[in-house]
Amino acid sequence: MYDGCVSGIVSDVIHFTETDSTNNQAKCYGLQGVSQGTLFIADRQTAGRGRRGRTWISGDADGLWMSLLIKPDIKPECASMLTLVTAMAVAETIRKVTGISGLIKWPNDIVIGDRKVCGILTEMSAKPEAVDYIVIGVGINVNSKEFHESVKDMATSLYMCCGREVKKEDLVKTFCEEFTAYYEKFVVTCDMSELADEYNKLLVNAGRPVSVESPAGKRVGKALGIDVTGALLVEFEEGTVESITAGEVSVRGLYGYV
Ligand code: BT5
Repeated sequence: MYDGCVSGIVSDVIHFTETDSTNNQAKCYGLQGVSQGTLFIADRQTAGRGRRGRTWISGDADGLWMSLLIKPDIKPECASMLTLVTAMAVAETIRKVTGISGLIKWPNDIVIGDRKVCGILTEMSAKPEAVDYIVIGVGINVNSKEFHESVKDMATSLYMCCGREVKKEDLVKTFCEEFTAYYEKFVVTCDMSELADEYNKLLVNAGRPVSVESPAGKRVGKALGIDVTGALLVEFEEGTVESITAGEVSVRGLYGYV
């Protein structure tokens, strides 16, 4: 179904009618030494995962649930930037296929208006000095017409935004092209120096009040943009600017957060 869609760094597709999670499948194949560039796509996931053990609702075939396995020659600490690279590729894919301009909520969501249309989950197997493989999971709500109670106030789909069904094959084909183009820029420097300006133009957080939640507590500041390491620069009320690398960042006005 998707075989004719691959190009660039993506060389093969393994398609499942149903699986637990395409990230789990990609990790299993990664352990068995499958080659770089395999894209795992499922019509339905029975245990779709978000970050930190959260659930990704993906039990029906209205979405595109896929995971790309790559084996880049980068340091493990650079891997998280691939989430940002992928977010750029997804935003551009959505724009090219539907004409809709999605924006990125740092680090891993694509939003249209104030709702989430896509989430990205990057996982890695690595030794201290080298990456074995990286799995980049992408979930896009494509033709969903309604959502589960738990996300109905924060989620949207491409169908809901453009009023027509979107072909998943078109998204896969364009994603392979766009991911390859952004990835090739990224691997030149293994940081965001080639991509940060473009990323910051797509950043929904930019210039907006954000709440940064970490184990140390919750603080409010203004997001300025990312730096070359992919960290989010936030100016806090006392005037200091800090680079945020982890923790939850909420954006005022998004997903009902006020
Ligand atoms: C994410 O986590 O957004 C990463 C989602 C990655 C999903 C893909 S699908 C293919 C691959 N296989 C997997 O098992 N996963 C990847 P996070 O930032 O933690 O956001 C999770 C939160 O998003 C949940 O707690 C809900 O609030 C919300 N959510 C869950 N399902 C959603 C959906 N279908 N649409 C929009 N929001 C959703």
